Amino acid sequence: MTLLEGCIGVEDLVLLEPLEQESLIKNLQLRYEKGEIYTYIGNVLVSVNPYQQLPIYGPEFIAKYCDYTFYELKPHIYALANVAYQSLRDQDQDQCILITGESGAGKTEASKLVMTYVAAVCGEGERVNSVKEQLLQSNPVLEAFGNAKTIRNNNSSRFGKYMDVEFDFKGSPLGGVITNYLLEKSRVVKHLEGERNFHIFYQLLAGADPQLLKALKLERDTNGYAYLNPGASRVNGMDDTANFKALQSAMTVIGFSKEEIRQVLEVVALVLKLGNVELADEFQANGVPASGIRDGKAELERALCSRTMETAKEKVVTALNVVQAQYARDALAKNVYSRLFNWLVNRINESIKVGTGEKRKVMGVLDIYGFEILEDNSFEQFVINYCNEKLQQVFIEITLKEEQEEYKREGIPWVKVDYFDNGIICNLIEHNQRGILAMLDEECLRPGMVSDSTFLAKLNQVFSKHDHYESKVTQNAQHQYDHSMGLSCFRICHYAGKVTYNVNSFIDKNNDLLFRDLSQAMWKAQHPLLRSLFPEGDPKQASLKRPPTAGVQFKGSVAILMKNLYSKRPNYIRCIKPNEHQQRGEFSSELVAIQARYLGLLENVRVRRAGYAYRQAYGSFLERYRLLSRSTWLRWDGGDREGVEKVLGELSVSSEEVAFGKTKIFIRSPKTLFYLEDQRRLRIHQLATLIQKTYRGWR
Ligand code: AD9
Ligand code: MG
Repeated sequence: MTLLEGCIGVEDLVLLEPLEQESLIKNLQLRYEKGEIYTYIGNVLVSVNPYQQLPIYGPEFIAKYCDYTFYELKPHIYALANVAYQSLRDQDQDQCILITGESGAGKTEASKLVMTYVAAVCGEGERVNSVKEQLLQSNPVLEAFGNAKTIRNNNSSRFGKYMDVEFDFKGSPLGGVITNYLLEKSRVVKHLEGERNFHIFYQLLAGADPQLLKALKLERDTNGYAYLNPGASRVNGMDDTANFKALQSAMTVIGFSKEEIRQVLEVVALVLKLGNVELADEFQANGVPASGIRDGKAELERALCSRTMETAKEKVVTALNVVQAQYARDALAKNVYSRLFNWLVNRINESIKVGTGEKRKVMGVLDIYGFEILEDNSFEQFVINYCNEKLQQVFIEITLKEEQEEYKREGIPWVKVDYFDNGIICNLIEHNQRGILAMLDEECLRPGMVSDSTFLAKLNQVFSKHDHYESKVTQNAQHQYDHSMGLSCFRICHYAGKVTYNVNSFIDKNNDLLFRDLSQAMWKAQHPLLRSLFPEGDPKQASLKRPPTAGVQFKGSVAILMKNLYSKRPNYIRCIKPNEHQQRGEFSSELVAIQARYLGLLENVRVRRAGYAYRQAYGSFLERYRLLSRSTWLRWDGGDREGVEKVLGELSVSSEEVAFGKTKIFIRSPKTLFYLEDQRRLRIHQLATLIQKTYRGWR
């Protein structure tokens, strides 16, 4: 491998000298401009979105990378996938591949490249191929229902995804399990100008044949639907009609029956039509404002326009005004859609699940939203950033542990590394009694007048002295007074930076309650799929037990994820978006610098080169530098380690700079490595000149 090809920067940021944010960004830029989108930090892969199809993928490249070890070829996502798969197959080590980065950075594309690579190298045969096909086809289905065009990414995943692929002892795939996190369901009823709703709505309207449209009572024109923004129905380079065909065929491959597909589409159509339910002002006999459906369906009207409050003794039915009824309608649409999405994930899992009893090896792939700081940060950003805080914690712990273990294996004394331990921030959010999430729950369950502001007041009181918590009220001598923070906000100093959250609707989003009248109406709808989505609507099932809050659910799934990750060997892919315009060839240093901070890249390099920036097996090291010593350059019959000692001794490399491990040589600073490289280049030049002269002499 070429370690340092001057003009394209270092292939491994561990070799960066000097190690600063600026040189790190410059190095990425230099490489990006030469079409080198991949760079390592040890075994972590940094990937900068090229926004163009590069000729570095496909069967030929897969074949190449599967024959070489990690550092022998240029940095590549296939090299990472290869290491992960081979360690899984040959060393029986469960793996996970963690892909993070902000919206549009290339996470989903990266996860597909990994999956395609693994599918290409993990065995053949009819059964194996059919499993592979099912696993790969889960993508178009989840993308149709879970992805949408946003301002940042035409195909933005609006949910987090973790997929375990399970293999038998030979390394052939058996099946898998998908876990989804937090679908952005608010998109169903509202999205920014220039954005779209989930792809499926447009795919259905564009791709359904006339009979299907008629049967679903839909019009082809997207402008007829209140839940679809006018004027943004098409996405450049995206063929909704073709994708609808692909979706149906993917669902068939996975094992959905015709009837199931039909029912799914009926539920999608229902959501579209809910948006068009017009609610009008009406007045009750007593003159109190109420609402009604213009061309009313009795059951739905009753459910949308009134609310039944049940107490131990009696039932009270109150009428809702138009605004309340619209709120109920939108809540229902969001609920139907997100439950449909969960149902799809479960249904896919049913098809790809592996029978119990078989011993298996597992490779998990995590494609999850990165750290987010928007202009207006709400509950969603709060939980997303919490998840990233946890991922950072796992990352630092595991990287440090791996380093320590390598030093131990090699018999080298461990050097203590200073790093920022973000446990304190995780605790601030997740502590069982005194964490922000627990306090939010407490507020949601407390009887009496609760509101977002009573919640905030409580936080301000409890965390007034916390180093990582700020708000307008707690700002004191410690914190600089900041006029930009509103009264309804609190701020958390995350590992990646400060984020100001607005508490408005925290309570509502955490409660995530659907009025029972609505569940019951859905259950009564006599539609098998719809009914199964609302089991609590069954009057016989009706219990007064509250479902767990959104915060509790999310915290629970993050905990399961963390447990899962700790039990596997992690492989990291850090994705970076080079510009805001989805443009090839454009590299904005400022934008990349922010992401490098959120991804903790500098910290990563520092931790990774804890004591020694570079290490290499004696054999490969000697191979590269043997020409630098008189004793070894022509012929060397001794051991590899002794050979390396000869080379370093002759070049007078200080003993402070190196450590001899059991199988590897460790070099403390990149400068020493550069020195070796320079010497090597010089030597090659001398040799070439010598050969030329000799050759001329012969003529
Ligand atoms: V989001 O958080 O889901 O909004 P991602 O998943 O990080 O985001 P995605 O993988 O969807 O981003 O990539 C965005 C777009 O960048 C893709 O649609 C491609 O057009 C483009 N892209 C990303 N990676 C590559 C690549 N390796 N080669 C070519 C790429 N194009
Ligand atoms: Mg994505």
